Amino acid sequence: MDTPILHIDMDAFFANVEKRDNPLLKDVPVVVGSHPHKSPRGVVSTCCYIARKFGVRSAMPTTEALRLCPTAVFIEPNSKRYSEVSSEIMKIFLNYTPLVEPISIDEAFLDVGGCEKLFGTPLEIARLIQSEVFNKLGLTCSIGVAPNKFLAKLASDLKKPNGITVINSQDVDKVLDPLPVSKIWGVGIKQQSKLNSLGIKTIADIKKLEILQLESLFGSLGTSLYNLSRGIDERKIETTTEIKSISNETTFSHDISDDNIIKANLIKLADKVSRRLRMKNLVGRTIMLKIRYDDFRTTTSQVTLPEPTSLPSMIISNVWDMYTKREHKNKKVRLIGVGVSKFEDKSINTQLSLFADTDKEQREKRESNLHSSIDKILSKFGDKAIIRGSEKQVNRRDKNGSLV
Ligand code: TTP
Ligand code: MG
Repeated sequence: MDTPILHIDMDAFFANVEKRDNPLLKDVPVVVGSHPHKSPRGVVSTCCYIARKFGVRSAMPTTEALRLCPTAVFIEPNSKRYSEVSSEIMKIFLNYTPLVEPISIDEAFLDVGGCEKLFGTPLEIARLIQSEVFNKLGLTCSIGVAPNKFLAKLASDLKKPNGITVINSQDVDKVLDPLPVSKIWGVGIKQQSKLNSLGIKTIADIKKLEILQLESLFGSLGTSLYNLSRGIDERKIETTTEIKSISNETTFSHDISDDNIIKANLIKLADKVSRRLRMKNLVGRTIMLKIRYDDFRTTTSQVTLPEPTSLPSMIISNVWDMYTKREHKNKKVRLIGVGVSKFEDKSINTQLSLFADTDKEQREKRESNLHSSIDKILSKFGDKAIIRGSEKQVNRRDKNGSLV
């Protein structure tokens, strides 16, 4: 198998950590989320496979979960604990290959090419990892083994829980053709209904269209649709070791003087940077703001925090602070950029435990938990599945024909 990639995803992750830690929960339906009698507007973070038989799902209102499964035990999420376990899982993966790319709290890609001599075929490596995770941590995971990331991720979902699925190059068409278009990375609800309205329901249907047709209908997503529907995905495993900083920037189509627009865009950039940090399980101590003015003069400022962070609220408050203290207040802004560097500690858990103030710790925990949910939704339904109110405002301004 050329570049054998594993995608490993923990089964019912938060719920199974809770079940493992409390044997009384072993045979009962467990829902991770505040009890609806306590927080009536809460949502389900995840639930165990027993609760899933009743129809309970992630992101469902907890009131609905209780209606579907009145015997469910609701458990408050403990993000610190889940981050700890996540670090332990990633450590196990690193025993097999240095090429590990964590993509969320409970999943990672591994490139096991070149590890055959030590550990056996990719399938054997998958079996070894599955047993080691279970024996050491008491948790099950599902693994996809395939020639690339797209196929491996798709495969890991096919035999959940505790399954291993191999997709070999020669089986790609057989596996992909009957699947709904929503299985393709980047196809969210909006793209799905657009494809469906054109009569394109399965991956085989996508293959009937020429690349130019797909690109004219879907832009750059069209290119991905063309390639992924044929099982082609050239992306390499990205490890975090050599990354020194993570940043994003925006160049405005008109130079901007309205601080509200700048703020909304800084929030958007901070969200993006924060998400990329979380995907790589990184936290950084230095926050950077870059401003290019209408005369192309470019300034950068930075601040170093007492504790490393990946939280958007932390990044936003610091860049906004730097922005309001900028030198050239009378100039219009052409470009803004936000970055985080000085990575110190990969564990969100360490970050949280360093705060002595309990209220603050609770807030940080809640924010971290919220963002892990958001990441999951975005990775399932695409980048536009959730946007902040501030971003909506910016978009509205766009439509009204002005500034950004
Ligand atoms: P998932 O891997 O999507 O779900 P899961 O591990 O609970 O179940 P499975 O993989 O077996 O289908 O997400 C991993 C964790 O992320 C999950 O345990 C809880 C959290 N999460 C949320 O908090 N909210 C969400 O909407 C989703 C989808 C996940
Ligand atoms: Mg999972």
